[in-house]
Amino acid sequence: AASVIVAAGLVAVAPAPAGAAVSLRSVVPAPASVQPAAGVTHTLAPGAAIRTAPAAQAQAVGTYLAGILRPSTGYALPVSTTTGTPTDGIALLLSGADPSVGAEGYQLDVTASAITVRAQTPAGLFYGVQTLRQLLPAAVEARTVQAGPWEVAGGRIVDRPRYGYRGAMLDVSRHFFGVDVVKRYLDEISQYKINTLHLHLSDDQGWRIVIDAWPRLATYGGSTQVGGGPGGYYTKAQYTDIVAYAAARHITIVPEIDMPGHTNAAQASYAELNCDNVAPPLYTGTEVGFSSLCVGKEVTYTFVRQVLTELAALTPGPYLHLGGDEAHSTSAADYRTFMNRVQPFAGALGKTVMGWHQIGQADHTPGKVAQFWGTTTSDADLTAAVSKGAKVVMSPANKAYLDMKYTPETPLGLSWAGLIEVRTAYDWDPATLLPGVPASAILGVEAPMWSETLTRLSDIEFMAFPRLPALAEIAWSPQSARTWDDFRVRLGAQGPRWTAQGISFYRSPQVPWA
Ligand code: TNX
Repeated sequence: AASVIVAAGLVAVAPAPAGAAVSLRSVVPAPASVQPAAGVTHTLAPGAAIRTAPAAQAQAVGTYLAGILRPSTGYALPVSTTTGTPTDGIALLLSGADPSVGAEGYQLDVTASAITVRAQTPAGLFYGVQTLRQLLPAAVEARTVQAGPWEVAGGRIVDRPRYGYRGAMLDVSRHFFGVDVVKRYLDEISQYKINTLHLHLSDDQGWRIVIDAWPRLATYGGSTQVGGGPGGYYTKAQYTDIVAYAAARHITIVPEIDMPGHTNAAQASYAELNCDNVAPPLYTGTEVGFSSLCVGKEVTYTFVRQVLTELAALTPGPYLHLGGDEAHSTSAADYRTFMNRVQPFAGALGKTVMGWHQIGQADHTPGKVAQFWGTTTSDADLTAAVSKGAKVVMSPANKAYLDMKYTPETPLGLSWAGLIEVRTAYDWDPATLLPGVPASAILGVEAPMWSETLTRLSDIEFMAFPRLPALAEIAWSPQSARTWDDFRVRLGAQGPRWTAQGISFYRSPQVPWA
């Protein structure tokens, strides 16, 4: 195993001994199919080139790969395009992949002479590159030159995702996290083939995105957070920067504006959003369920329509997440009235409605996605949503919530949905967890990170690692290709990579850390 020396913030990872290339099977998430070639090893040559298909997005994946490999190898790794099949170096090609890879999969071939990733799309190439990265020694993740050799085990991987929606969520409302933190989290989750980041942009404690028609939402509603700190918000340019940074990692941003509850920050900013025309004070506690937009007032719908219009214009992805959870201060009748009125705004803007599973109380809209966050194995609102035609994203709080404590001793996090050690996060099947929901209704899996107790990047990392990779494997790998006993060993091998990347993580005693 590689040894790690941490001194004065610099990380040096000792080289793995020659001839000890990472096993072709030691990848998270587990690939659909792996065929090692016994005795074959590729050693990256100092003069190796990266050649890509001519498409701009394929070149971009090549440049991204070079950005990972250059600092630690010290190699030049020039990136150029090709219309052929290179016989040396690294090639990223948009032809010749096994057809089973589909729209997001890839085929990786490692021979003594060349490393070749083939896919049908740039996204597939990107995921192939994430796999290749894990097959190189952990020291490749360091940002200073490390000793090689840079060996990769020979063989073929043919891989494709189980689910099309593989998500993470970050609550930037309870505590605000700036653009740099979001970008860093995007870097971290993209390694595990996550393709969606849901941003919880509004809640009782803060409004985090500029809306020109309602400027006080950000300037006043965004001026604090849990505990009373300064809060913050994204300008439109900053949000656009996040969207672009995510897109470069083949990640779609799903913005959430929570309604009709979780709206104190908006109601504090504008008196007219309250039924009594009195703006409440800003809120810095952690209670839920006390706020509601005024369902009977016309201005409420003008507000929602204008907010969603500006948000849709900034968001290339297909979804607008309307929240809809814990509206405990809204009557059931008002909830339906409100949701049935605002859901069509999304459709009119060319977007699809997503909501927490309570949104099943409202009428169906085309393509609707209900996000299950319950802790039981049946839920009337979710069943209603599915029976009307909704698809489901699975975020069962007692398995997928990254803000739950690992053990009673975990210094951060909550425990209302239970304690979630790594095995608990890993050992479930989205297709069978809810007997009343057919497997065909499941769109994918999302790992939410609520931030009542989290104030900095290292807090986010400590809660996400190692559970986020566990949930990513559930979302990507075939159920038949994954077992806990195998996963825990592959996961343990990720530890030195996180150390080299400076990721703070929980050293779960359930995992044999390398
Ligand atoms: C429940 S999950 C909430 C959030 C909290 C979270 C804390 C959901 C849709 N609502 O408001 O932040 O629990 O774990």
